[in-house]
Amino acid sequence: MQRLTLHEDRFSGNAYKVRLTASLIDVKIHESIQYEISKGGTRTPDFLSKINANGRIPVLQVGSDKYLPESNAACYYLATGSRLIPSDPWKHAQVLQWMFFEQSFVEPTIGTLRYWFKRTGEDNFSQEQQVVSSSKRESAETALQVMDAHLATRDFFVDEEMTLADAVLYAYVHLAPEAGLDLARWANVHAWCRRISNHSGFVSMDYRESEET
Ligand SMILES: N[C@@H](CCC(=O)N[C@@H](CS)C(=O)NCC(=O)O)C(=O)O
Repeated sequence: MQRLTLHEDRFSGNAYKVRLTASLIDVKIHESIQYEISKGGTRTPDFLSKINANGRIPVLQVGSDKYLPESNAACYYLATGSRLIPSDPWKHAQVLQWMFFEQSFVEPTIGTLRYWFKRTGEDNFSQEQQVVSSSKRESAETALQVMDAHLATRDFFVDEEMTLADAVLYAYVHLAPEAGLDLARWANVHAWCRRISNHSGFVSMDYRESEET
């Protein structure tokens, strides 16, 4: 594999997804370039023209001139050919199903709520954030309920073993407490989180409160 550079912010669950995927399959990310998203670090003319016109991290840089935005695309690129993506077409499609679910119902709810809770603080929410946060909270709870019901009869989302679906879902689901959601309410999801964190190759999300701005 060519040299891999991850353009990221350690606070980002989307960036963690990429690092978790790489770690699970023992792929080395050679370099990490950090941006402070809360300070507009991904909105500079240089970043927009060269790294991602959409102004967001993570971006996986492959070699010197190939840039891949969208966390799940980066995870998919890294995991292609590995045990994280089943060869059976039906299971493969189910992995994609949960990856799309993650982008539609998990990241925009738990991810955004967490960002607001941690970076803005509930006491400082604008009127709009107060309104939108309650609907995001409801949607997050529905998503957690869907996942909890699915996990009632299985250890992992698709296969008997961990797949890429589990890795991408774990990133924001395990951060639900930082979005004001107590995972103890969803016992199967809670147990699944523990299972993932004990899996070989697991790496934890390495950011400390003191690193936050
Ligand atoms: N769907 C994208 C979402 C990327 C995204 O929203 N990234 C956030 C950090 S988690 C970001 O870069 N925000 C900076 C900004 O909007 O200026 C993905 O999965 O990578």
